[in-house]
Amino acid sequence: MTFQNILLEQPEAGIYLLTVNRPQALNALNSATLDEIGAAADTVAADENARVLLVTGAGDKAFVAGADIAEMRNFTPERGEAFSARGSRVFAKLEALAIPVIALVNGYALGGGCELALACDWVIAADRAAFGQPEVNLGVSAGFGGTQRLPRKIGSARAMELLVTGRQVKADEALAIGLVNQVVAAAEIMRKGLEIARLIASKGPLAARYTKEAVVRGADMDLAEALALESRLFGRCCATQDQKEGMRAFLEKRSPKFEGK
Ligand code: DAK
Repeated sequence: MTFQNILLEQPEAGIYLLTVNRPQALNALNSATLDEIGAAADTVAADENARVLLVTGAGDKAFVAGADIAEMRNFTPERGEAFSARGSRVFAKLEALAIPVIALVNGYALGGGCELALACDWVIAADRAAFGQPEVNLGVSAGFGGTQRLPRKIGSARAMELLVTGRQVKADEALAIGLVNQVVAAAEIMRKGLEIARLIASKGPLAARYTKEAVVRGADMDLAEALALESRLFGRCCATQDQKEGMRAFLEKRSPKFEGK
C-alpha cells in the first residue's frame, strides 16, 4: 500500500517508525489516515523480525491535534458511530501488536492524538508537548477510546476531570499523573526513542513479546487467571533457544546472542 498521510520507515533493523504526516492540519486523523495507520500496523505485525514500533507526528508543532474536525463537522449519527468504530479498530490493532509500541509525543496530543498515545504501550514526551481531550469544546464526547483508556491509565477521577473540562496538561503534569513515562527536550526526542528501541531490540525478542502479551492480556483478567497466563508464557520461554542462550551466556560471563528462536 502506498501511503499519502503517514510514513512508515525502518531506520534500523527491527525498528519501525510510523510518522503521521499531515503537518498542514497538525496531523489530524481523517478516515484515510486512520486506514493507513491500520495498514501500517498490519505490515509491522506480519514482520517476525520487528522488535519495536515508534509512533510520532511530522513537523515541530503537533504529535496529532485530534480527529479531523473538517471531516467530522457534517457527520450524521451513523457516520459518527462508524468513524468512531474505525478509529477504535485501528487503535486496537496497534495495542494488539506483539512488540512494544512507543509514542514519541513531539507536540500537541489532543483528542484523537491523546487517544493514539494512550493506545501505545508507553509515551515519551517532548518538553513542549500538551495533552488533552478537548472534545467537549466541540460538543462531542471522546470517540477513539479516551473514555476507557485514560481512566485505566491515570485513574477515573483525574480522567473524568480532563474529559469533562477539556483542560490541557503540559508535559510536566502529564509526567506527574502517569500519562507519560519520560519528558525530554524536543530536539532529543527521536534520539531518545531510538536509544530505547535499540535497548529493546538487544533483548530476547520472544521474551519481549511474551512479556507484552502477559501485561496486555493479563490486564483484562482477574489476578489468578493472569498469573496462570504468566506461568504459561514463562513455560513457553523455556522452550526457546533464546532462553538457553541467555542463561548460558550469563554463566559464561559473556553477552548473549539472541536469535528470536
Ligand atoms: N482537525 C482538522 N484540522 C485541524 C485540527 C483538527 N483536529 N487541528 C488543527 N487543524 C488545522 C487548523 O484548522 C489549521 O488549518 P488552516 O487554517 O491552516 O487550514 C492548521 O491545522 C493549524 O492549526 P491552528 O492555526 O489552529 O494552529 P495553532 O497553533 O493556532 O493552534 C491547536 C494549535 C492545536 C491549539 C489548535 O489547532 C486546536 O485547538 N486544534 C483542535 C484541537 C482539538 O480540538 N482536537 C480534538 C479534535 S476532536 C468520535 C470520534 C472521534 C472523536 C470524537 C468522537 N465519535 C465519532 C463519537 C475524536 C474527536 C477529536 O479528536
